[in-house]
Amino acid sequence: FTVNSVPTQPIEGQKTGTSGLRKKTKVFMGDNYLANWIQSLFNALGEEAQGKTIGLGGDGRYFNKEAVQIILRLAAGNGVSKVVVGKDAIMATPAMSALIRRRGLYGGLIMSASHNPGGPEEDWGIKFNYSSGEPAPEKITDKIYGFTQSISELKMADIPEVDLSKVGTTQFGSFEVEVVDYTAEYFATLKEVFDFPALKAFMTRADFSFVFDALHAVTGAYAGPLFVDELGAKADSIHNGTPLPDFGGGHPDPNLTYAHDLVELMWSDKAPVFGAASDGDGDRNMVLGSHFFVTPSDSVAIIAASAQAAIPYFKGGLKGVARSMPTSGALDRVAQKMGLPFYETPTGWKFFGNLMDADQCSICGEESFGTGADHVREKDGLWAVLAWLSILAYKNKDVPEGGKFVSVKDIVMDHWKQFGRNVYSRYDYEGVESEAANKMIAHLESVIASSKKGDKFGEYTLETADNFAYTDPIDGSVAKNQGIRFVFQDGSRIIFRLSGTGSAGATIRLYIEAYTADEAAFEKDAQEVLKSIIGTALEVSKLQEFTGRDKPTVIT
Ligand code: VG1
Ligand code: CO
Repeated sequence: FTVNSVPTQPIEGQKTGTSGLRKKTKVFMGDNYLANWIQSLFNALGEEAQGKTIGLGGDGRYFNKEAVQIILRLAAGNGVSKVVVGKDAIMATPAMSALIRRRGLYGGLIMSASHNPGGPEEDWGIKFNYSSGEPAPEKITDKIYGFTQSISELKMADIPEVDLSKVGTTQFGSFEVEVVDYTAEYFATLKEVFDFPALKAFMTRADFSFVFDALHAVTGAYAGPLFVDELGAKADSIHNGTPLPDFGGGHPDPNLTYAHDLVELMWSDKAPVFGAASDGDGDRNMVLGSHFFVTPSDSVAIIAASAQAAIPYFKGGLKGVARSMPTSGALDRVAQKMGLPFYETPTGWKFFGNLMDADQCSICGEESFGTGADHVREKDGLWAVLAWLSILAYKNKDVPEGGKFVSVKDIVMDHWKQFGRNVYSRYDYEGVESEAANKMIAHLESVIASSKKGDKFGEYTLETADNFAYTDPIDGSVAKNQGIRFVFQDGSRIIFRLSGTGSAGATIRLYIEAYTADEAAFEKDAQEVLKSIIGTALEVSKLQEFTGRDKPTVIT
């Protein structure tokens, strides 16, 4: 094939956010928008990517079918020797991480805007993962951004459109495309972590029932093969299991607001024992029991506490645990009790990778429905579901069918009795005007500057207030301005951050946490327990004054 030099010009604003580049789909479909970013990626990687093999796939959203062909032509044009593509251009984010690791790929591209809705009027996105399967670190993404500002040429190979509907290899001169079964490497990795026969025996118990809602996103392509074919779940336990380009018009975000059908079912009198959902690209998870919601912050703490006993992969014990800064302190308490190394990182999975590569961290999580482990370098929705099923199986191993089944709620209540409860909630104010959001953050900076230990904030006494900064203990890199936090003397916290995954305007995230060891508070609704501290947070930030919003768009 020949490589054509196509002239192009820099396009403003191609800066990677918390997780990849996300924009409105129409923006990505504009002249050279995607091609410019991909070419800039290859420019940033330089010699290093020459002759290498990379992975490619996505969450099935609108525009992926066209995008995959553009990326293949640029990969060939830039000297990549082979691309391993998921059949029909499908590949969940954790599956890509597993693929990179198992096949020793140089890296991988994921076409997804994750939990953002899809379709011609919604969002599109692209992420690059590096050699150990981790989201590209900032030193790479900054370099890509640099090249997007000076780009003048696209190197496009004139190869024909590649048929991605059949598994197999096609050769185009020195360039090769291998279409693969997108479940193969991923399931092989999951089988190394979990005891599949034991899970199957548990899932087919008469007193267990299960629903998984794929929200018409990528895990629809995995859920049937995994839960039904491998683990014996009933076929009708998979809901919204067909990936659709617009996710059926929904928001593929597994939380109490956007996974409403599942939530309704779990609070009905037909509620199964266990319910779960995942997001657009399969890295997030929501775990529910009958009439019960497990907060992601509790989920990672409970998984960490039970992993050694319940999951074969962890039978030698955990190397350490980590959570993002806004995630509740529930995991801290587990780490302390178990004597485990513990790390607090900025928001975004890319900060966990170094810790895992250095064998410092086995399990980690974020409050934003992200939970995972060092079997891959991404958060992993299906892994989290299997982790919970393993814990349920373990807790019920001596309970005969028809005996007193240990439920999801029982497990959480037991955990709180042992460790106390970090009552937690997040308020999102989506689609706020950027200027208003920035002004509010500037105001909070000035509050921090003028406050000191011992100051009263409503009922709370200040311990520290700062804008979170992180020094990576492995490579010494520093990430600043990672969120405004007020930490009070009883361990309660108020945190403010601006989202880095939106495609228009600003999203303000307010995270609120209060600790209690009072068992009477365990049955209470989080909103009730947090009422006073939320009031304090709104007062301190003057959020309503700056944004005009009197209530959040999403509460989780
Ligand atoms: C959000 C979450 C963050 C998560 C990121 C990517 O980022 O808060 O915890 O890692 O999304 O998740 P932000 O900057 O909008 O708060 V995914 O599933 O969208 O790749
Ligand atoms: Co995601």
